[in-house]
This record gives sequence, structure tokens and C-alpha cells, in this order.
Amino acid sequence: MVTNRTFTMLKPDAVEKGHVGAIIEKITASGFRIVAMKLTQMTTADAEEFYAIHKERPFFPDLVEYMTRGPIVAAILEKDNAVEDFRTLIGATNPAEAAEGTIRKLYAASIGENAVHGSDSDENAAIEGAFHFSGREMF
Ligand code: IDP
Ligand code: MG
Repeated sequence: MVTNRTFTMLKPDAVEKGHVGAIIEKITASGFRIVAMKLTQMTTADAEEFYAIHKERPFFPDLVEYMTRGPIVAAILEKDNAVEDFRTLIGATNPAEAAEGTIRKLYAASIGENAVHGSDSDENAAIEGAFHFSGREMF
């Protein structure tokens, strides 16, 4: 079980607004090594499976619509304490509550369209990374 990796997505709003380069620069400048990375687009079935834990929430249909409307950048990142440190780097789910200098404070528009995903546990990091990447795409 890998414990020093996390999984991220630069969500459709971040790609649409041209923030990919700036966000990747901030991630690598913060000490994360890129293990895997690609531009891809989730299908409705992909998004429903990826966010299955939220399927009873009122925002679920909007979340699936948002996450499938355009390309995302999916990536696996490596660093000591990766999951926790990456959640700190991205900030709170609601950008209005995110700390100064965090990716969501800088680039997110709202709690729904919040620019970036970060895994919430080592277990989910492994599941989410394997959802998007084969072993041959990980370095
Ligand atoms: P997280 O992305 O910070 O881990 P989660 O609670 O796991 O936050 O929610 C997953 C995603 O669902 C959020 O990143 C956001 O895009 C969306 N979301 C969460 N809560 C709300 C809400 O109250 N309204 C609209 N969208 C939400
Ligand atoms: Mg979450």
C-alpha cells in the first residue's frame, strides 16, 4: 500500500479558465513530484462512479454535469505526507473559507466549481489513481 501518494484533478473550470499551468507550477513548487498526468474527460458513468459517495446529496446532479462538461487534468502526485499536505495546499471545499494562498482561494469560483480535487485518504488516493491510470502510465 503506497502511503506517500495522492490523486488530483484540475477540474473543468480550471481548464476552461486557462489555470492549468499556474496550478501545476504551484503544485510542483510545493514539493510534489508528478507520477502520472493526463488531459482527459470523464463520462457521466465515470463521474457517477467517482463521486458515488455523494449520490444522495442534493448537489450530485450538478456535480456530475460540472465534472463531465469538459476536459480535466488528472494526476498522481508523490510527496511525504502527500494526502494531508495536498489538502492543505488546495484549501477548504468552499473557496470563501479557504486559506489565503491556497489553490481554491486563488482559482475557485464557488463551493461547486472549486478548481481542484484532492484525495481525502491514502486508501482513496490509491482507488482514485487506479480509476484514471494504468500501471504503465505511472512513473
Ligand atoms: P472535497 O472536494 O473538498 O473533498 P467533498 O465534500 O468531497 O469536497 O465534495 C466533492 C465535490 O462536490 C466538491 O469538491 C464540490 O465540487 C462538490 N460539492 C461539495 N459540497 C457541495 C455543495 O454544498 N454544493 C455544491 N457542490 C458541492
Ligand atoms: Mg472529497
